[in-house]
Amino acid sequence: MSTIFQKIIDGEIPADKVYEDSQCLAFRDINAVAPCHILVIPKRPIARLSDAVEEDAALLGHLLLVANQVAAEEGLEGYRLVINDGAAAGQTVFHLHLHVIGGRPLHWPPG
Ligand code: DGP
Repeated sequence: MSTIFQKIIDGEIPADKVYEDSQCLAFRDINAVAPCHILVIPKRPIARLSDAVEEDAALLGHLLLVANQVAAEEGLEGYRLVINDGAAAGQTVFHLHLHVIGGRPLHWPPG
């Protein structure tokens, strides 16, 4: 079944895109929890991080570098990356995504 993120990749629903290349897409989260809240997703559908395999290593590294790049372009002093893996961790969309969160003080530990 197609997820909402697959529909964004396929252009079936709009998104506020900030970056795109052949491997991934980054767009603003519709339910932003901070002044900057961007999602970085692979175009190849991986449902959750724990489904990733060795062959995904280069793609996962690329997602980290893109997250770093979009954070820099947003002018963030620092930022937090979050990957929710599974419903128990709060994952609601089962297409792997990195949350890039910043633009306000971030507390630790997270909730
Ligand atoms: P997670 O809980 O880790 O699965 O995060 C899913 C995020 O996806 C959540 O912060 C809200 C966001 N989201 C859900 N639907 C849409 C949508 O249609 N557009 C955008 N831009 N973000 C969405």
